[in-house]
Amino acid sequence: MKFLFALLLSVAVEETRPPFVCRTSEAGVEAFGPPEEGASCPLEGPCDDPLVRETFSLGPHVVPKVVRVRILIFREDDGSNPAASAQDVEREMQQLNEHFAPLRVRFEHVWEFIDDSQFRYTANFPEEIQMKLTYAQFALRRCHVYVTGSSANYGAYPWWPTATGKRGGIVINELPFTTPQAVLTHEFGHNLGLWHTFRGSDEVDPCSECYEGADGAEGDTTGDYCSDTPPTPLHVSCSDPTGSDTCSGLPWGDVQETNFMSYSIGCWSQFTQQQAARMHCWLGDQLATWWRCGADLDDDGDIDRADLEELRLAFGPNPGHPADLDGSGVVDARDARLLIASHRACP
Ligand SMILES: [Ca+2]
Ligand SMILES: [Ca+2]
Ligand SMILES: [Ca+2]
Ligand SMILES: [Zn+2]
Repeated sequence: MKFLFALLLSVAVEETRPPFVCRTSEAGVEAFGPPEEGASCPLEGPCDDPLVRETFSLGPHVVPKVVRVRILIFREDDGSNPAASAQDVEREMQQLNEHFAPLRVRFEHVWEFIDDSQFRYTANFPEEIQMKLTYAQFALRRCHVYVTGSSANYGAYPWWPTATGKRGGIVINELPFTTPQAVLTHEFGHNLGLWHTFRGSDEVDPCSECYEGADGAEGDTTGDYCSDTPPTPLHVSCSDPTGSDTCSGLPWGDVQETNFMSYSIGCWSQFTQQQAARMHCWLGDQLATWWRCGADLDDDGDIDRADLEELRLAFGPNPGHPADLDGSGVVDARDARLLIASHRACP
Protein backbone atom coordinates (compact mmCIF):
# COMPACT_ATOMS: atom_id res chain seq x y z
CA MET A 1 0.00 0.00 0.00
CA LYS A 2 2.78 2.36 0.99
CA PHE A 3 4.60 1.48 -2.21
CA LEU A 4 1.51 2.17 -4.30
CA PHE A 5 1.08 5.53 -2.63
CA ALA A 6 4.70 6.46 -3.32
CA LEU A 7 4.26 5.41 -6.92
CA LEU A 8 1.13 7.54 -7.35
CA LEU A 9 2.87 10.46 -5.72
CA SER A 10 5.85 10.19 -8.06
CA VAL A 11 3.51 10.09 -11.07
CA ALA A 12 1.75 13.20 -9.78
CA VAL A 13 5.08 15.00 -9.31
CA GLU A 14 6.08 13.99 -12.84
CA GLU A 15 2.92 15.52 -14.23
CA THR A 16 3.03 18.77 -12.28
CA ARG A 17 6.67 19.52 -13.11
CA PRO A 18 6.72 22.33 -15.65
CA PRO A 19 7.88 21.16 -19.09
CA PHE A 20 11.43 22.05 -20.05
CA VAL A 21 11.68 25.29 -21.99
CA CYS A 22 14.93 26.85 -23.15
CA ARG A 23 14.92 30.46 -24.26
CA THR A 24 18.36 30.79 -25.86
CA SER A 25 17.00 31.88 -29.24
CA GLU A 26 14.52 34.33 -27.63
CA ALA A 27 17.38 35.86 -25.64
CA GLY A 28 19.12 36.52 -28.96
CA VAL A 29 16.04 38.17 -30.46
CA GLU A 30 15.76 40.34 -27.34
CA ALA A 31 19.41 41.38 -27.56
CA PHE A 32 19.92 41.67 -31.31
CA GLY A 33 16.43 41.96 -32.81
CA PRO A 34 14.49 39.45 -34.90
CA PRO A 35 15.99 37.97 -38.07
CA GLU A 36 14.79 39.73 -41.22
CA GLU A 37 11.44 38.54 -42.47
CA GLY A 38 12.00 35.82 -45.04
CA ALA A 39 15.76 36.07 -44.62
CA SER A 40 17.79 33.32 -46.24
CA CYS A 41 19.90 30.99 -44.15
CA PRO A 42 23.04 33.01 -43.43
CA LEU A 43 26.13 31.32 -42.05
CA GLU A 44 27.05 32.70 -38.61
CA GLY A 45 30.70 31.79 -39.00
CA PRO A 46 33.11 29.31 -40.59
CA CYS A 47 31.87 26.43 -38.41
CA ASP A 48 28.46 26.50 -40.15
CA ASP A 49 30.25 25.37 -43.31
CA PRO A 50 30.04 21.55 -43.29
CA LEU A 51 33.47 21.26 -44.93
CA VAL A 52 35.09 23.33 -42.18
CA ARG A 53 33.12 21.44 -39.52
CA GLU A 54 34.32 18.11 -40.85
CA THR A 55 37.95 19.11 -40.26
CA PHE A 56 37.06 19.05 -36.53
CA SER A 57 35.69 15.49 -36.57
CA LEU A 58 37.15 13.58 -33.64
CA GLY A 59 40.42 12.35 -35.20
CA PRO A 60 43.86 12.34 -33.57
CA HIS A 61 44.38 16.01 -34.55
CA VAL A 62 41.44 17.24 -32.42
CA VAL A 63 43.00 18.15 -29.09
CA PRO A 64 41.15 17.49 -25.82
CA LYS A 65 39.96 20.76 -24.33
CA VAL A 66 39.39 21.92 -20.75
CA VAL A 67 36.81 24.71 -20.60
CA ARG A 68 37.06 27.05 -17.61
CA VAL A 69 33.75 27.71 -15.82
CA ARG A 70 32.76 30.09 -13.01
CA ILE A 71 29.48 29.27 -11.23
CA LEU A 72 27.61 31.88 -9.20
CA ILE A 73 24.97 30.64 -6.75
CA PHE A 74 22.70 33.44 -5.55
CA ARG A 75 21.48 33.83 -1.96
CA GLU A 76 19.60 36.54 -0.04
CA ASP A 77 21.53 39.52 1.37
CA ASP A 78 21.89 37.75 4.72
CA GLY A 79 23.22 34.54 3.17
CA SER A 80 19.96 32.62 3.55
CA ASN A 81 17.96 30.76 0.90
CA PRO A 82 20.73 29.56 -1.44
CA ALA A 83 19.62 28.70 -4.98
CA ALA A 84 21.75 25.55 -4.78
CA SER A 85 24.18 23.81 -2.43
CA ALA A 86 27.84 22.86 -2.75
CA GLN A 87 26.71 19.26 -3.31
CA ASP A 88 24.42 20.37 -6.15
CA VAL A 89 27.35 22.10 -7.84
CA GLU A 90 29.57 19.03 -7.61
CA ARG A 91 26.86 16.64 -8.81
CA GLU A 92 25.87 18.90 -11.70
CA MET A 93 29.47 19.36 -12.86
CA GLN A 94 30.24 15.65 -12.56
CA GLN A 95 27.21 14.86 -14.71
CA LEU A 96 28.19 17.54 -17.24
CA ASN A 97 31.68 16.04 -17.49
CA GLU A 98 30.28 12.53 -17.95
CA HIS A 99 28.17 13.76 -20.86
CA PHE A 100 31.04 15.59 -22.56
CA ALA A 101 33.84 13.07 -21.88
CA PRO A 102 33.35 11.10 -25.14
CA LEU A 103 33.62 14.45 -26.98
CA ARG A 104 37.04 15.22 -25.44
CA VAL A 105 35.67 18.29 -23.69
CA ARG A 106 36.09 18.65 -19.94
CA PHE A 107 34.94 21.46 -17.64
CA GLU A 108 36.98 22.83 -14.77
CA HIS A 109 35.03 25.00 -12.37
CA VAL A 110 35.27 27.46 -9.54
CA TRP A 111 32.14 28.52 -7.72
CA GLU A 112 30.94 30.94 -5.08
CA PHE A 113 27.83 32.18 -3.30
CA ILE A 114 26.66 35.68 -4.18
CA ASP A 115 24.63 37.35 -1.42
CA ASP A 116 22.37 39.76 -3.26
CA SER A 117 18.59 39.65 -2.80
CA GLN A 118 18.12 41.89 -5.84
CA PHE A 119 19.07 38.98 -8.09
CA ARG A 120 17.90 36.04 -5.94
CA TYR A 121 14.80 36.01 -8.14
CA THR A 122 14.77 37.60 -11.57
CA ALA A 123 11.77 38.21 -13.80
CA ASN A 124 13.12 38.91 -17.29
CA PHE A 125 16.11 39.21 -19.60
CA PRO A 126 16.93 42.89 -18.75
CA GLU A 127 17.22 42.06 -15.03
CA GLU A 128 19.42 39.09 -15.88
CA ILE A 129 21.64 41.28 -18.04
CA GLN A 130 22.01 43.61 -15.02
CA MET A 131 22.95 40.57 -12.92
CA LYS A 132 25.60 39.56 -15.46
CA LEU A 133 27.03 43.08 -15.79
CA THR A 134 27.27 43.31 -11.99
CA TYR A 135 28.95 39.97 -11.36
CA ALA A 136 30.85 38.73 -14.43
CA GLN A 137 34.63 38.75 -13.97
CA PHE A 138 37.17 37.77 -16.64
CA ALA A 139 34.37 36.62 -18.94
CA LEU A 140 36.83 36.44 -21.83
CA ARG A 141 38.67 33.66 -20.00
CA ARG A 142 35.79 31.52 -18.75
CA CYS A 143 32.13 30.73 -19.15
CA HIS A 144 29.88 32.04 -16.38
CA VAL A 145 26.92 30.07 -15.04
CA TYR A 146 24.32 32.03 -13.01
CA VAL A 147 22.09 29.92 -10.76
CA THR A 148 19.10 31.71 -9.28
CA GLY A 149 15.30 31.91 -9.42
CA SER A 150 15.64 33.02 -13.02
CA SER A 151 12.92 33.76 -15.55
CA ALA A 152 14.17 30.98 -17.86
CA ASN A 153 17.06 28.70 -18.80
CA TYR A 154 19.28 29.90 -21.64
CA GLY A 155 22.80 30.00 -22.95
CA ALA A 156 24.52 32.29 -25.46
CA TYR A 157 25.57 31.25 -28.96
CA PRO A 158 29.30 31.65 -29.66
CA TRP A 159 28.62 33.76 -32.76
CA TRP A 160 26.91 36.47 -30.73
CA PRO A 161 29.28 39.42 -30.33
CA THR A 162 28.63 39.24 -26.57
CA ALA A 163 29.47 35.53 -26.17
CA THR A 164 32.79 35.95 -24.37
CA GLY A 165 31.88 39.32 -22.84
CA LYS A 166 30.03 40.14 -19.63
CA ARG A 167 26.64 39.47 -21.23
CA GLY A 168 27.55 35.92 -22.22
CA GLY A 169 27.31 32.73 -20.18
CA ILE A 170 24.44 30.59 -18.97
CA VAL A 171 21.43 31.49 -16.84
CA ILE A 172 19.89 28.42 -15.26
CA ASN A 173 16.95 28.23 -12.92
CA GLU A 174 17.54 26.73 -9.49
CA LEU A 175 14.98 23.93 -10.06
CA PRO A 176 16.71 22.17 -12.97
CA PHE A 177 20.15 22.91 -11.47
CA THR A 178 19.27 21.10 -8.25
CA THR A 179 17.87 17.99 -9.96
CA PRO A 180 19.80 15.60 -12.22
CA GLN A 181 17.96 16.72 -15.37
CA ALA A 182 21.00 17.63 -17.52
CA VAL A 183 19.66 21.07 -18.44
CA LEU A 184 23.20 22.38 -17.87
CA THR A 185 24.46 19.94 -20.55
CA HIS A 186 21.83 21.28 -22.97
CA GLU A 187 22.75 24.91 -22.28
CA PHE A 188 26.47 24.25 -22.68
CA GLY A 189 25.56 22.70 -26.04
CA HIS A 190 24.26 26.15 -27.06
CA ASN A 191 27.28 28.02 -25.68
CA LEU A 192 29.63 25.73 -27.61
CA GLY A 193 27.71 26.22 -30.86
CA LEU A 194 24.70 23.93 -31.12
CA TRP A 195 21.16 24.78 -32.18
CA HIS A 196 18.10 22.86 -31.08
CA THR A 197 17.63 19.75 -33.23
CA PHE A 198 14.13 21.09 -34.07
CA ARG A 199 15.39 24.50 -35.17
CA GLY A 200 14.74 23.64 -38.82
CA SER A 201 11.00 23.30 -38.29
CA ASP A 202 10.30 25.54 -35.31
CA GLU A 203 12.73 28.47 -35.13
CA VAL A 204 12.96 29.39 -38.82
CA ASP A 205 10.30 30.61 -41.25
CA PRO A 206 8.13 27.73 -42.43
CA CYS A 207 9.25 26.29 -45.76
CA SER A 208 12.04 28.92 -46.04
CA GLU A 209 15.62 28.30 -47.20
CA CYS A 210 16.59 27.39 -43.64
CA TYR A 211 13.70 24.97 -43.17
CA GLU A 212 14.83 21.39 -42.55
CA GLY A 213 12.18 19.22 -44.21
CA ALA A 214 11.33 15.66 -43.19
CA ASP A 215 13.32 14.28 -46.12
CA GLY A 216 16.52 15.64 -44.49
CA ALA A 217 17.95 16.28 -47.96
CA GLU A 218 19.72 19.53 -47.02
CA GLY A 219 20.52 18.55 -43.44
CA ASP A 220 24.04 20.05 -43.47
CA THR A 221 22.92 23.51 -44.59
CA THR A 222 19.50 23.90 -42.94
CA GLY A 223 18.07 23.74 -39.42
CA ASP A 224 20.80 22.83 -36.94
CA TYR A 225 23.39 22.39 -39.73
CA CYS A 226 23.92 18.75 -38.78
CA SER A 227 22.81 16.04 -41.20
CA ASP A 228 23.30 13.35 -38.55
CA THR A 229 20.52 14.79 -36.37
CA PRO A 230 17.30 13.72 -38.12
CA PRO A 231 14.74 16.39 -39.05
CA THR A 232 12.21 16.80 -36.25
CA PRO A 233 9.36 18.98 -35.10
CA LEU A 234 9.45 20.44 -31.57
CA HIS A 235 8.70 17.36 -29.62
CA VAL A 236 8.82 16.57 -25.88
CA SER A 237 7.95 12.88 -25.50
CA CYS A 238 10.35 9.95 -25.79
CA SER A 239 8.51 8.28 -28.63
CA ASP A 240 8.52 9.38 -32.25
CA PRO A 241 6.16 12.20 -33.24
CA THR A 242 3.07 11.55 -35.25
CA GLY A 243 2.15 13.90 -38.05
CA SER A 244 3.86 15.27 -41.12
CA ASP A 245 6.13 18.05 -42.24
CA THR A 246 3.65 20.60 -43.64
CA CYS A 247 6.09 21.74 -46.35
CA SER A 248 6.88 18.37 -47.93
CA GLY A 249 3.86 16.43 -46.68
CA LEU A 250 6.21 13.63 -45.57
CA PRO A 251 5.82 12.03 -42.12
CA TRP A 252 8.49 13.01 -39.59
CA GLY A 253 9.30 9.39 -38.88
CA ASP A 254 12.24 8.32 -36.75
CA VAL A 255 13.59 11.35 -34.83
CA GLN A 256 16.38 11.42 -32.24
CA GLU A 257 14.72 11.97 -28.84
CA THR A 258 17.95 10.95 -27.14
CA ASN A 259 19.76 14.06 -28.39
CA PHE A 260 20.66 16.58 -25.66
CA MET A 261 19.58 19.38 -27.99
CA SER A 262 16.01 18.07 -28.34
CA TYR A 263 13.21 18.90 -25.88
CA SER A 264 12.67 15.22 -24.96
CA ILE A 265 14.35 15.82 -21.60
CA GLY A 266 13.35 12.44 -20.16
CA CYS A 267 15.48 10.45 -22.61
CA TRP A 268 18.54 12.62 -23.25
CA SER A 269 21.77 10.66 -23.59
CA GLN A 270 23.85 11.76 -26.59
CA PHE A 271 25.43 14.30 -28.89
CA THR A 272 26.20 13.25 -32.48
CA GLN A 273 29.59 13.21 -34.22
CA GLN A 274 28.74 16.34 -36.21
CA GLN A 275 27.60 18.15 -33.09
CA ALA A 276 30.93 17.23 -31.47
CA ALA A 277 32.77 18.57 -34.51
CA ARG A 278 30.78 21.83 -34.45
CA MET A 279 31.65 22.37 -30.78
CA HIS A 280 35.38 21.78 -31.32
CA CYS A 281 35.21 24.12 -34.31
CA TRP A 282 33.56 26.96 -32.35
CA LEU A 283 35.96 26.36 -29.44
CA GLY A 284 38.82 26.81 -31.89
CA ASP A 285 37.19 29.92 -33.38
CA GLN A 286 35.17 32.39 -31.26
CA LEU A 287 35.78 30.62 -27.95
CA ALA A 288 39.55 30.12 -28.15
CA THR A 289 40.14 32.12 -24.93
CA TRP A 290 37.88 29.89 -22.80
CA TRP A 291 39.91 26.70 -22.71
CA ARG A 292 43.29 25.18 -22.14
CA CYS A 293 44.75 22.07 -23.61
CA GLY A 294 43.44 18.90 -21.91
CA ALA A 295 46.69 17.05 -22.51
CA ASP A 296 48.52 19.46 -20.18
CA LEU A 297 47.63 17.26 -17.22
CA ASP A 298 49.71 19.13 -14.64
CA ASP A 299 48.51 22.51 -15.99
CA ASP A 300 51.99 24.06 -16.23
CA GLY A 301 51.51 25.37 -19.76
CA ASP A 302 53.64 22.71 -21.47
CA ILE A 303 52.86 19.26 -22.77
CA ASP A 304 55.89 17.18 -21.96
CA ARG A 305 57.26 14.10 -20.20
CA ALA A 306 55.75 15.12 -16.87
CA ASP A 307 52.25 14.94 -18.40
CA LEU A 308 53.01 11.56 -19.95
CA GLU A 309 54.13 10.36 -16.51
CA GLU A 310 50.85 11.61 -14.96
CA LEU A 311 49.01 9.64 -17.62
CA ARG A 312 51.06 6.50 -16.99
CA LEU A 313 50.26 6.65 -13.27
CA ALA A 314 46.52 6.68 -14.09
CA PHE A 315 46.68 3.67 -16.44
CA GLY A 316 43.76 1.24 -16.24
CA PRO A 317 39.98 1.63 -15.80
CA ASN A 318 39.61 5.22 -14.61
CA PRO A 319 36.36 6.88 -15.72
CA GLY A 320 36.29 10.62 -15.11
CA HIS A 321 40.08 10.88 -14.70
CA PRO A 322 41.55 13.88 -16.58
CA ALA A 323 44.05 11.50 -18.23
CA ASP A 324 41.22 9.60 -19.92
CA LEU A 325 41.55 12.05 -22.79
CA ASP A 326 39.15 10.26 -25.17
CA GLY A 327 36.53 9.60 -22.48
CA SER A 328 36.57 5.83 -23.03
CA GLY A 329 36.54 5.16 -19.27
CA VAL A 330 40.00 3.58 -19.46
CA VAL A 331 43.38 5.32 -19.45
CA ASP A 332 45.46 3.48 -22.04
CA ALA A 333 47.78 3.77 -25.03
CA ARG A 334 45.12 5.60 -27.07
CA ASP A 335 45.15 8.41 -24.53
CA ALA A 336 48.94 8.45 -24.61
CA ARG A 337 48.84 8.82 -28.40
CA LEU A 338 46.37 11.71 -28.07
CA LEU A 339 48.68 13.36 -25.55
CA ILE A 340 51.65 13.05 -27.87
CA ALA A 341 49.61 14.38 -30.82
CA SER A 342 48.53 17.33 -28.65
CA HIS A 343 52.15 18.17 -27.99
CA ARG A 344 52.31 19.44 -31.57
CA ALA A 345 48.70 20.55 -32.05
CA CYS A 346 47.95 22.47 -28.86
CA PRO A 347 48.18 26.24 -29.08
CA1 LIG B 1 19.66 18.08 -38.46
CA1 LIG C 1 52.30 19.99 -18.50
CA1 LIG D 1 40.78 6.54 -22.72
ZN1 LIG E 1 17.98 25.14 -25.74
